[in-house]
Amino acid sequence: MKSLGILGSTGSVGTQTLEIVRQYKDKFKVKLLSASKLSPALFSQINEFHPEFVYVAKYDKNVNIDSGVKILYGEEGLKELATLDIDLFINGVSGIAGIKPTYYLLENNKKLATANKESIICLGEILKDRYNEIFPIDSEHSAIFQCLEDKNRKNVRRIILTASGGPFFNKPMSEFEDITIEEALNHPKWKMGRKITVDSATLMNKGLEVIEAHYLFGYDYEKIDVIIHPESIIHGMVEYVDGTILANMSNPDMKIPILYAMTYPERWENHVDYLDFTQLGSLSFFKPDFEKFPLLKLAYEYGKRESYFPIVLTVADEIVVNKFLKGEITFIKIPVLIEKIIESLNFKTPETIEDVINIIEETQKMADYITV
Ligand code: MN3
Repeated sequence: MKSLGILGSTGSVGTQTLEIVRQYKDKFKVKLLSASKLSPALFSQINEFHPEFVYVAKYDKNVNIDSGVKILYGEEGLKELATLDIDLFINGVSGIAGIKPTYYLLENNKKLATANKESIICLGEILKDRYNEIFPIDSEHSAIFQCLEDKNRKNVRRIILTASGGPFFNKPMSEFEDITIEEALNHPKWKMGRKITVDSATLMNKGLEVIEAHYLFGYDYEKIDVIIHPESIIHGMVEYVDGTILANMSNPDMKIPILYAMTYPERWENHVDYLDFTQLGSLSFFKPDFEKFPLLKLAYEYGKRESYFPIVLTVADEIVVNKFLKGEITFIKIPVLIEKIIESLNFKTPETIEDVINIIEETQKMADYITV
């Protein structure tokens, strides 16, 4: 029996992880559930999975909960969470909030599978040497992880991340002005949370994934390529110097990388639609359009500048996407405002977690004053 700690349990990755637990009740025991607050969704998970521990960022002590469950909360609770005796932690937290959990878990040498790319990026500068201990759940990075041969890590010519292209791949740029929130949230291939879905529409998600891949696998940006692949059947590829390309393929379903993280190095049966090549017809590939999707280009540029730039880019994106989701700015202003925020800030290269948190908080504070 493998014990699990699921962070972000009410989110997209969390609920899919719990679906797998339901399928393998005799193999996995949920020991910890965690979400931002004690929502009805979290309550029903507690009633179903009976964890020993529940962590919430904010806890109202007047809320009654089953006495068999220990509630952890706030900063101290997060530190305690990271010391719990649990076989595998899964970080499915959305956005910046996922950073501290990843940090504390690595500090305590815990086994960690993470779908939270923000933490990998923002902690990259201070923790990248320890990233070989992280198991990636992000589908592209799980794909690369599976295609990378240990003996041939030096013989990689390039790694290729695929992108579906998002909902606006075929939309002419002249119509970008009129893009609505609903349209941006209508992803053609993947069902995900709101923030990451907007990131997929701007291709910022792929930009963040380029930086994530750089820190996770240690390759220079020149060796990390992005291609648009609307069918989303190939999730990632590794090209070796002899010309061989290994590709990871499946129908797009997050339960595949999640289950693999849970069972590695074994492969178990999954409740997914298995791929039928004869039904696929053809697979297509395109160059990304940097003019239509400037955030992908910006991500390469700021990624290469290293230091604090990837952090500020990540934070600025989260702030600006929230503004878009609240109707405060239009879709085409997203990249403009992100660039403006980054260019108006200046920090020294982070060396500690305190430095990273400081950069995040200062960026969040300053971003309120910057407008387009
Ligand atoms: Mn991805």
